[in-house]
Amino acid sequence: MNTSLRDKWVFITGASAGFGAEGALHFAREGAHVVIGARRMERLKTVAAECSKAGAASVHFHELDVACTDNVNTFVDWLKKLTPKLDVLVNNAGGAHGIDTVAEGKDEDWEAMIESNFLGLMRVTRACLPLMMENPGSTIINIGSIAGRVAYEGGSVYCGVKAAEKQITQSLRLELNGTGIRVGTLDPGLAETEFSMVRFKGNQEKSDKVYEGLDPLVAQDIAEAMIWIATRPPHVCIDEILIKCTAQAAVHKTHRENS
Ligand code: NDP
Ligand code: 8X3
Repeated sequence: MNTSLRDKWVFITGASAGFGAEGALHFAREGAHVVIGARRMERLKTVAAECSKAGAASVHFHELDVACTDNVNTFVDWLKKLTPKLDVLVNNAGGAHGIDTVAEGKDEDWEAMIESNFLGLMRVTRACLPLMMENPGSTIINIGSIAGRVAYEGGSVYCGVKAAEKQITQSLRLELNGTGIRVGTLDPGLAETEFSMVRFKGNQEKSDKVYEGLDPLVAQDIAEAMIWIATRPPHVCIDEILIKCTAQAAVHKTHRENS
């Protein structure tokens, strides 16, 4: 039997755009209490309004920068005043910065990727665990990537932090064995969100090229997977899922029309 998300408490990091924003909307449609964080408050406010309209039991948003421990702790202190328990945590905040080779890499890009995708996930999870420990059947969904499974040129640090995400997910599952908390990784392939605009620092032409001639995944595809994972019955843990668009047979093999 599926687990209903009605009146469950769901917290999604990086919910001002892409998978996070769409995920929030999907959990709202299920009647959950939706809590969202990101750095861009205006965007969060818009997502929160959409979640309210979509049928969320309640919606709460607050500034969150997962790259800063104090900021994460402040966020979770605020969250603890809303609810004594959390049913679903989606560690989604992150992304890629640049596509330089190791030889050309920039410290600021490396640091941004490590801070958000890797340390951010650690900080948020550590702060939220007390809200989940007495809550068997609760779910942690870490957003990984196909990039964490197979490396590509220019992806050293991004592929590295997403590979680390997989090891963190597995360590956590071992550490939480016996608590009833499920932990898994949801790994998308090429998906058209703001991801490439961020990676290419606002260069629309370079961003468009990533998705040229193929039908990439869209945020809705990943949001639907989040809902499926979180609605499995408590004895079922979805350890890992890899979702790619049909045109992407593997990291290094994508079929593109007219090319
Ligand atoms: P988007 O750029 O559309 O969304 C990224 C989200 O992360 C934004 O809401 C952004 O919010 C937030 N974010 C980034 N850094 C921080 C931070 N320091 N603190 C808080 N929030 C932050 O990209 P996607 O939706 O595609 O990416 C979501 C996740 O999915 C990422 O972890 C990404 O690595 C992963 N992924 C993406 C794939 C793709 O092809 N699109 C494929 C596989 C995985 P704000 O800027 O407002 O803080
Ligand atoms: C994003 C997918 O292949 O562009 O994680 O790195 S990829």
